[in-house]
Amino acid sequence: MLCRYLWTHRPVRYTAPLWLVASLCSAAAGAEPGVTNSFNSGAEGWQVYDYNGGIAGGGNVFFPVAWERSGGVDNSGFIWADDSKWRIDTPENPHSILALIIYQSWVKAGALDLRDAELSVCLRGDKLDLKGAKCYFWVLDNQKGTRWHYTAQPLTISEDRWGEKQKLVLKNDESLWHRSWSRNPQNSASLDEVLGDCDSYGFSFVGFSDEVTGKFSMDELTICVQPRPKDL
Ligand SMILES: [Ca+2]
Repeated sequence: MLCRYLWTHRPVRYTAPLWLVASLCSAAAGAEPGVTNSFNSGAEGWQVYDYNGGIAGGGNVFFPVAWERSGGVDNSGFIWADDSKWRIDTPENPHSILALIIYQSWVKAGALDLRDAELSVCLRGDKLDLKGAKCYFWVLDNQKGTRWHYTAQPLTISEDRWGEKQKLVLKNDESLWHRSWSRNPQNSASLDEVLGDCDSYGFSFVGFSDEVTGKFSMDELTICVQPRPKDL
């Protein structure tokens, strides 16, 4: 049978030399670079979500993250946010704080297929009081209006220093995730649909007793995606 292959959702978001980006994905069989944010020359589109700005029905409010030229991993550039910019998102179940958020449209890129993608990132908290919350990676399909949190793998936030880069595989298994929001609960999207057509993602706090306070920083985010063959 004659098969040809297409790679869908090929993103264009390299901020490091391609040879370096490719080497980051070399450990994954067949994985290829999808997202690489070094934050060495800017915030690369990331923002902070303030839910509605404190006004009922006020609509989405986003603030740019703070970007620092140095002070990140190996004293490179990095981004950060704090509680002056985020607000508890109450339509989420349970309530969440979508502290770091990006839409593919903000960087003029198409949706990503993150099924079984490999993510690595460095997260840091300075005087960050989680109030009992954990930090999760989440994905959104904005067209279908459904968000899933990767609850099986809470992320470690190093306290007052940059720790080891942590890695996780975004397994396409609903038993490992939690569907936290649907625009239309009668027609929620499956995890396979959302991961496969992801146009927004980020890092959240969930499980707090009150609003999380302090400074939350990120550096060296890489997502290696799996090629998706299609029979023609
Ligand atoms: Ca950096």
